[in-house]
Amino acid sequence: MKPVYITQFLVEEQRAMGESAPDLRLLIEVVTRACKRISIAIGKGALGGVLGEAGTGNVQGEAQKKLDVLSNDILMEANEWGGHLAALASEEMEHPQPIPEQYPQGGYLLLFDPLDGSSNIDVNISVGTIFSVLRAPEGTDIAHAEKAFLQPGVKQVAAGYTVYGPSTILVLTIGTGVHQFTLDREIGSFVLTQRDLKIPEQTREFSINASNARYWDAPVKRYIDDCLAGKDGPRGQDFNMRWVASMVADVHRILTRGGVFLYPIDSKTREQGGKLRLLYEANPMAFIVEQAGGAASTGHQRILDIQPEKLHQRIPVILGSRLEVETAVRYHGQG
Ligand code: P6P
Repeated sequence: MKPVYITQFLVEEQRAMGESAPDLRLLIEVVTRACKRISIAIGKGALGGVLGEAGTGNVQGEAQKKLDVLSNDILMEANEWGGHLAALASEEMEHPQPIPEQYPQGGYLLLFDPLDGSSNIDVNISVGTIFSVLRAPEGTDIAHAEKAFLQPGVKQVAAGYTVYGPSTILVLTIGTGVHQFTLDREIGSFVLTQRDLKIPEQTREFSINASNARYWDAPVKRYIDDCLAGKDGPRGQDFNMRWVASMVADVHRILTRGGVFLYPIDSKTREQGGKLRLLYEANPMAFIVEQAGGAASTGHQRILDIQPEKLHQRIPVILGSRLEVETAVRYHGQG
């Protein structure tokens, strides 16, 4: 069967939507081209001289890996000249970056975590790029660009991630379901390999960093204890556990075979509001998961409904198989 490359997919998907937003198509193509360059840099490993620490820190107070900085630079350079963006924001940069004056401004805002899970890069475990696309409010005043980004997740027009694993896979939604593209390295293009992914509604697999158990609030503790009690416990079935410590890898597994991912707020992260970032981790993943028939909650509210207050705001995250997320939320409701 003739391969469908991402450009053809986008043209046909937008035609079916009765839309032809060429700037959105260009934005997504530019981001996927940047992800190809990141995939090549990662694939070189020690041979590329890009492993290890950069010797700098980011706004999160985290030590940056050389590949964090390189991936961020690749995404910045790729997106500045196209005329499709008004500004962009990254986990690696404290403030939003306006498009340089020599280039035209466009109607979209791009947010990204250029290399999520980068603590895994030096031990050769899958990492990924996460991105989210918003419309720039009319007359976006770049001097106050941060305010333009503070839109609830329901306003996203596109979201995606690229997981750099045994194969490089892009997962994308533009609001018409979730679709998967695999990088054909011989021709350097993303090829449609699965249309309209759906997350199984039920699961027997949870994903959480169990080393934080002593910091968890009571509802999380009860929920995980009941999963661990297995078929003789309240859940009446045995559960498996997986934790890659790379959100993109954990979410991709869940998208593929079901599961529930939890990064709850706990006594260690309460002051910061949680661990994961709302605008460029939780929101894009929540959009993707919901488009695939799953659910995404803080434990108390739908993630996509949250009105952001700060660019690097953190929140608790429970996402994945719809019925299991609803069960975990019920535990929260019981206090
Ligand atoms: P921990 C990676 O740093 C990340 O932001 C997510 O990709 C991942 O799910 C989480 O943090 C891992 O956190 O506490 O297990 O290192």
